Amino acid sequence: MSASNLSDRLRAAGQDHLVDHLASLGPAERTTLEEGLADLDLELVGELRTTIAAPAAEGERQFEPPEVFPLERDAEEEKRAALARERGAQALAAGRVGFCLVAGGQASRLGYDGPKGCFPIGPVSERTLFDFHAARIRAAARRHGFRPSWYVMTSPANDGPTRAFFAEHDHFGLAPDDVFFFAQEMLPALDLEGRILLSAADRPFLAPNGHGGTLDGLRRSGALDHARERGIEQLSYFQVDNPLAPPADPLFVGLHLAEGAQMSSKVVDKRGPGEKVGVLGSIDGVVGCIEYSDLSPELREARDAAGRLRFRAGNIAMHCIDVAFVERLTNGRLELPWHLARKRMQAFDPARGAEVEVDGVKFETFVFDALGAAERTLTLEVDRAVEFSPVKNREGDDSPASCQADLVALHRSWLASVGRDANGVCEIDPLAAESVDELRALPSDCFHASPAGLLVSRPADARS
Ligand code: UD2
Repeated sequence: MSASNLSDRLRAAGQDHLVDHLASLGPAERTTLEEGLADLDLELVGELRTTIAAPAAEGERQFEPPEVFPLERDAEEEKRAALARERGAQALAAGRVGFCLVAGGQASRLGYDGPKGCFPIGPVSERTLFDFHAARIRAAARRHGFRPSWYVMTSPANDGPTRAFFAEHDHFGLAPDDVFFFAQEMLPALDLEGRILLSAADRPFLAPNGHGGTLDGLRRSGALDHARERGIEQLSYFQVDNPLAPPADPLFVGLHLAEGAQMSSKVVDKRGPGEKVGVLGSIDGVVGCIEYSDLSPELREARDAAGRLRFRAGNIAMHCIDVAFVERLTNGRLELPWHLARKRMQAFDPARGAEVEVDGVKFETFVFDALGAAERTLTLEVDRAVEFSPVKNREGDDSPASCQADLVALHRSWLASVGRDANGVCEIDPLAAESVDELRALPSDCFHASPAGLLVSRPADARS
């Protein structure tokens, strides 16, 4: 693109300050910045600008608790669950389910310098989050007899280190061909007047476009075509921060299929009004999720007749998504609502030639907003102790310490069920057992006591 063409486009998008700034730069810096700006979708920037002053779309919407397939089931529901499990297991065995992990986040709350998936979390083994997810996918592939396809979303900031980490660790025992990486897109941050911020004299300030970018990224990267070629019809979606997430849950897949749903979700009972999870519900009659930061204090605290939180269907960010639905949504520009994060940011001020603190806005879309475009959805309530313990904060709730304590408590309860005393730290390798029944079937050479604790793993699964 010629420089004057770029200037015209910048002016049309209300970015005159960058035209002036470009003119003030030396040739090397100017070229770098021109290249960075030419990569941006300036028409989209023009659209984002208009959202900054727009009033929030909250307010008068009618929000009701969702219809949930419950954890405590009556005989009829139990029958439905048994049939669904069978159907889900068949779909898994036939290789019709692929796995989609979102790992593009910046791990800023955890304060971890590197892709969050590289964080060691195994209470005894110290295996990383990526290793946990890989082991669970391998365990499911072995149990049901399918070839796994794992789509891993990174961001431009952590894509290289993530791929390198997988390569260094032999893809955690998966075939490299079965792991498909793709990076989400970045969007420029704007100031409150809608001007593109800079992170340096020659670089726009870019931030990941949110996990709604997964849908678009799947298409752009060719992952959808790859999935189609492999006969995959559904994607099991989960987050990197939760080692308890079961990637291949026959019940969830089966219920989703039986419902004829395009997108389904798992929920847990919120621990209390302050827990930082979105809540699922019906928004003006359509299933959706209200993010914790957007839920009004009245709704957050509201109780039902039994004294339970009225809006307690906590979103644990596990979805089953129909591939055809993603194709439909991404045919043309993906239309998900913009969520604006208004923050103080360190940005380069061209007028002063130095970094300053400014009020800025980052733009994201959220994958759960796609629920509103689904004709049918299913919401499954699951047991938090078995499926949800994310690593988000440095300490306290949802920290490495709380996650390890939850892993140990779960595995200790399984060990107790098979008559094994595990008072100290313990951990069960997903490749050895993911249920009490599988644990019971293990020979005694799988139980390894060490000063770090009791590790249950099969010698045959050890990787060099
Ligand atoms: C998310 C959900 C929240 C609840 C909670 C459960 C949002 C906005 N909220 O809260 O409702 O379900 O999870 O644990 O998602 N990610 C990307 N690219 C991005 C941003 C995030 O890949 O641009 C990934 C990130 O790596 C992580 C996941 O998405 O795996 C969630 O991101 P988060 O930790 O920022 O979300 P959180 O905890 O605010």
